[in-house]
Amino acid sequence: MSIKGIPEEEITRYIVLETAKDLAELSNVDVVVVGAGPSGMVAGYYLVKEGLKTVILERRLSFGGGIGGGGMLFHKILVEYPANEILDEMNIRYKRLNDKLFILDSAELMAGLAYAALKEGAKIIHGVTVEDVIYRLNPLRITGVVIQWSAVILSGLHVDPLFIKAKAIIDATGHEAEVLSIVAKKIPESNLKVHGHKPAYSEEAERLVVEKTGKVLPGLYVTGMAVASLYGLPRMGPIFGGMLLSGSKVAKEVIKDIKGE
Ligand code: 48F
Repeated sequence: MSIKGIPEEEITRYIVLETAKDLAELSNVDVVVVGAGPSGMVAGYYLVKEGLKTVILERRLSFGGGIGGGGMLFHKILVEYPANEILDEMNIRYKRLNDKLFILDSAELMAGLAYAALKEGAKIIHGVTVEDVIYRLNPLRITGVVIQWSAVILSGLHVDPLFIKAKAIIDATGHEAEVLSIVAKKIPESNLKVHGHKPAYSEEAERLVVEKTGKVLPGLYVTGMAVASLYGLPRMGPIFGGMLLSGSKVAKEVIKDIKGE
C-alpha cells in the first residue's frame, strides 16, 4: 500500500495550528519550571501528578542538562539513598553498589526522567529561553516569565519576546541560577544576592542543597544546583541524589502554596 494524500501545505498548517494552540494554552499556567535538567524534570513530574498545569521551558533542544556529560564524560551517574526511591517510582533502572550508592547510565537517567514527566502530563518546550521575569510591587511578587526563542537570542536579532503568566516560577537552571540572577540584578526591592557555589564537598553539598530548596520570594522558587549558587553552598560533582530530592521537595512546597491559596 502506498502512502498518499500528504500535501506539503497540510504539513505546515497542522504544525502551525497545533503549536499555536499549545502556546496559547500555555500562556497562563500554574507553574513554569525553567530548565529541563534533573531537578526541573523531577519537579515537573510531581507537580503534574498533583494536577497542576506545568510547563518546563528548556533553552536547548535536548533533555537532561548536566546529566549527559556524566562524570568528566564517563557515561555513569551516581545516586545515593534515598533518591533511588524516586528512580523506583519512575521505573528507571540502576545497579546497587552498596547500601547507600547506586549507579546508572546517563542516557537512562535523561530519558527516564523526561519520559516520566511527559507521561504524567508535563509539557516540555524546547528551544525557548527565559530571558526575564514579570513582576509586581507592593507587595513584591514574581508573576511570570518573559520568553524568547533561543535561536533568536543566538542570532542577535532585535525581536520582542512574549510572556507566560504563572502562580509559581521555579528556577531549575543549574549553576548559572539564571532566573534568580535576573531578579537580583533588575529588582533591587528583592534584596536578592546570588553568591555562586563553593568548591567541592560532596556529602555536605548534597545535604544542604535539599535543605535549602524552596521558596525565595513570593511566586519564585529554587531547585537543584541553582540552590547551591544562590546560597554559596559547596559543589557535589556527578552525584545526582540531591538534584532528584531537591526537585521533589520544591514540587511539594509549590503544591502546598498553590493549593493552600
Ligand atoms: O544544569 P542542569 O542539569 O540543572 P540541575 O537540575 O542539575 C545540575 C546537575 O546537572 C549537575 C550537578 C549535579 O551534580 O552539579 O550540574 O540543577 O540543567 C539546567 C537546564 O536549564 C537550562 C539548561 O539548558 C539546562 O538544560 N537553562 C538554563 N538557563 C535557562 C535554561 C534559561 N534561561 N531558559 C531556559 N532554560
